[in-house]
Amino acid sequence: MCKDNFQPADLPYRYEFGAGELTAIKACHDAHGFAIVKNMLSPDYVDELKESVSQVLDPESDLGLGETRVKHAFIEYSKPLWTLLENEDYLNINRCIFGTDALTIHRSAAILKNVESGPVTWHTDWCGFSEPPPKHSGDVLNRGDWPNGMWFYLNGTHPSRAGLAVIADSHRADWQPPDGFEFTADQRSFHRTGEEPKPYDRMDMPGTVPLFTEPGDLIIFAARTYHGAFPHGGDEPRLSCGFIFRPTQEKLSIPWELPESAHRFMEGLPPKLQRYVEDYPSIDIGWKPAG
Ligand SMILES: O=C(O)CCC(=O)C(=O)O
Ligand SMILES: [Fe+2]
Repeated sequence: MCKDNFQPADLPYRYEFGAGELTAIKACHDAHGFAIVKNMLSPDYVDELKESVSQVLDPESDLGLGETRVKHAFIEYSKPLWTLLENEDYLNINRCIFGTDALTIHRSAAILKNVESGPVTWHTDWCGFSEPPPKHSGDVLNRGDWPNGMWFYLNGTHPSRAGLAVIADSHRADWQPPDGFEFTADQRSFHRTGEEPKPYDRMDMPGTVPLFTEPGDLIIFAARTYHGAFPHGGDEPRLSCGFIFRPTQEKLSIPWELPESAHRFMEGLPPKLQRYVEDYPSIDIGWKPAG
């Protein structure tokens, strides 16, 4: 597909900001469910993170064409990502969005996506539509309304090469799919009315905002924002990573044992960063309730 066929959405508001525009970033996140912060990371740090994603996700350099790998709790395996815990721009954005500086690392991940990977179907990461008790790890961790996406796409993003897309305003509790679409049974995705009720995989939904970013830019999206990704038609693997906080005062009951990697991570952090692992949940991605 020709690169030039992709155009930024024509929205009546600005959604790209400089790192210092804290109030505007929070206002855009709160009003529209997403925001981009330009130029957060230096090129050298981007390279360091790319190296770390490659080392952790593809240590044998055997990523196949069309293959996508995800590493949950990536911060437990990536010392370079710890540097972000001392990045005042990143911290200030989080303090502003959350309205507190008492923050706990909540989730982290890295994704390595090779060329020829298919699209990521439209979905929300939020699991609050289903009633407790939780049935999987996402049900435990993804019920709050703190922003769930704080991603660095380290090659930048473009719709021609697996770029992320969001649906503006879809973070609102009363959001409904547009005419001609309806929710899937679990409300975590949608499909065209009259078509098979499986998560929609085309990026042509009314309200779709394809994101265009440079390496070093931060993509923020809200807890409930519906998002998906274009198929990867580029010529190099796409690397992304990040972590999100939750307010430390939001206590969670975590039903899994912390893995060894979580203990090593928490013990390895210097004393001045210990505040960010108070009640750190880590994740047991395969956790299921007993019985
Ligand atoms: O960029 C992608 O591959 C999709 C990421 C995603 O779904 C997420 O961040 O929750
Ligand atoms: Fe997602």
